[in-house]
Amino acid sequence: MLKSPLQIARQSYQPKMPKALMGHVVLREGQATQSVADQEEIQKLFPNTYGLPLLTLDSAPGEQQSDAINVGVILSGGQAPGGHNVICGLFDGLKKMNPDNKLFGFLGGPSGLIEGKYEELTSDVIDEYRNTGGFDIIGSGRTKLEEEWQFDEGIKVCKQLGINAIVIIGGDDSNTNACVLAEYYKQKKCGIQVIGCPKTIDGDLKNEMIETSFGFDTACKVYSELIGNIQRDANSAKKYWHFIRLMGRSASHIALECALQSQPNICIISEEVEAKNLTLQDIVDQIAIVVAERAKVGQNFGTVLIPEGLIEFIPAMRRLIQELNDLLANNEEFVAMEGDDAKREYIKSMLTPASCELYRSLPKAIAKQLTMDRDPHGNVQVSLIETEKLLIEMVGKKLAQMKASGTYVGKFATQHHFFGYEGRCAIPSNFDADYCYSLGQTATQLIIAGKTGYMAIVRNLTQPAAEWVAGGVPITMMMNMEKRNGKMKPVIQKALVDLNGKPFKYFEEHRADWADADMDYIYPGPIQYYGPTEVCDQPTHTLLLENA
Ligand code: FBP
Repeated sequence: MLKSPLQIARQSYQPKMPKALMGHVVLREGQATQSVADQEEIQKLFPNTYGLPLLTLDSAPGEQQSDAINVGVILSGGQAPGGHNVICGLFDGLKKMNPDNKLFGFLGGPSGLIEGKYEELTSDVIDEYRNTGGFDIIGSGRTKLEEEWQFDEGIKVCKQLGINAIVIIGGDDSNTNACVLAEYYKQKKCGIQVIGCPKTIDGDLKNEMIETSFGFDTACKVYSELIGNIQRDANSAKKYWHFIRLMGRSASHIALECALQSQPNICIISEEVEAKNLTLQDIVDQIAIVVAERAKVGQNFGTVLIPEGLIEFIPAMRRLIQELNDLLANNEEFVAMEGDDAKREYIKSMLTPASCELYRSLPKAIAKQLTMDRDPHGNVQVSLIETEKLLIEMVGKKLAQMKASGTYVGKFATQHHFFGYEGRCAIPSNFDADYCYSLGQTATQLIIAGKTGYMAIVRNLTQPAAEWVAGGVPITMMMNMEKRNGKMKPVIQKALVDLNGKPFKYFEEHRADWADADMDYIYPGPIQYYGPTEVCDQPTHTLLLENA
C-alpha cells in the first residue's frame, strides 16, 4: 500500500504514556460509588455491578504477567480519531503480559459480536494502524446491544473463541449498553467481562470522572484550522459572510471549542438558545445586528458558527418537529398525496396554530426537509437539515427589511459550509494518540484484574502525559433514569454545554469583542505532530479552561 511521508512517520510514533502504566501495574480500590441520580432504581436494575469502587492504577517495581486470555474489541458508533490507538494500546498491553494472549476484533460494530463476524488482530495488522485515524481496522456500526437474545448470541460467539473479556469503544449509549451487557454476563456467571472506553468527537461523554471523550481534540483542531483558513480568506477578499455548521448531534461543545480556538464573529450555542427560550427569529435578528454593525465600517464579511443540533434546541421548533413526528408516523394518507403543494396544505391544516405559523415562516425547502427526511423510528434527522442555509435565507430577508427602513447599508454575499466528516477520521493529534493508547493499556489492566462493568479512564489530562492518572470508573456511577421512546431507561447522562462552566463563561465574556470590526481572528493552522511541545501537545481550550 502506498503511504504519504507523514503516514510512514506516524507509524513509528511511540505514544507518550503515564508513569502509572509502566512496569508492574497495581490497582488500588477507592470508595464505593453511587449513581449520579435515581440510586434506588439503578441499583435494582444492576444488582451485580452497582456500587463498585473507583479504581486507580499505579506502577510498582517488577514485571507483570498473566495467564493466557482472549479479548474481543468492538468499535461502536461514529468514527473518532484515536480509535485505532485504543486497540493498539490494548494489544500491546495484552502481549506484554503474555505473548499467548489474543485479541479479536468484531467486524462492523456491535453486530459483529452477535453475528460472529471477527478477525484476529495480529501484530502485522496492528502495526499498519498505529497512530492512524479512522475505524477501518475492523469497521464500526450503530447496532444497539440491548436485547437478551443479542447477549446470548454474544456468549455463544465468545465461547467459541475462548474470549474472556470484551472492550466496547463507544459513546454514551454504547457504554450504557456495555454496562447492561456486563450486568447480564455477571448475572449469568458466564465468565465474560465487559469494559467500556469513552469515545465521541461530540465531546458530550464527560463528567466528574471523564475529563473528555477521545476524538474531540483532533476533530476540533481540524475544524478550527478550516475555520481559520476561511477567516483569512474572508479577511483578504472582504466580500463574504461564511455560515459554517459544525457536527455534534446535540451538544454544542464542538462549536464552542472551535470558537475559542478561532474567535469567529458569531457563534451560536444551542444550550443558551434553549435556556433563553429564543426563537428562530431572535437568532436571525442577533446575526443581522452584527452584520449591520460591521457593514457600517465597510466590513461586509465575517464568520458565523452554527452547531448541528441547533434546530432541536429552539423550543418552538422542537414542538413543531414533535408535532410533525406524531402527524407523519405511519401516515399513509400523506404518503399517497401527490405534489408538494398538496402536502404542504395538508400539514398546515393539521398543525396547532403556533406550529403552523412557524412552519409557514420557514423557507419552503427547509419546511419540506422537515417532513421528508425521517429515520426508521419516524424522527426527523436533524443532521440533514441545512440550518446554515436556513439562517442565510432568513438573515438575508431581515437585512432587506432593515435596508428598506434605512438601518442597514451594506452587501450581504454568503458562502455556506458543513464541517463534520472532514474531522472524524483525521490522523489523531498527539493528544488523542497518547490519550487513546493509554486508554487501551488501562483497559488491559482492568481486564487482567478481573473487572467488569467499568469504563477505562485517564485523567489529569492538562498535565504532561507522564503525570496522567489512569483507572476505572463503574459505569453505573454515571447513570440516571431518562425517558427514551416513551419508557424510563437507565442511561449515562449526556453532558451538554454548561452555561455556568468556564469555557462558556470565557466565550460569553469575549464574544462582543469578536463580533467587533477591529478584532483580529485567530488562525490556528494545521495540527502539528513534530516540534515544540507547546505547538504539538496542547489539549483543547475547553479542557484547559475546565481544569484551570
Ligand atoms: P457518535 O455519537 O456515535 O460518536 O457520533 C457522532 C456523530 O459524528 C455526530 O456528530 C453526527 O451527528 C453523527 O455522528 C453522524 O452520524 P452518521 O455517521 O451516522 O452520519
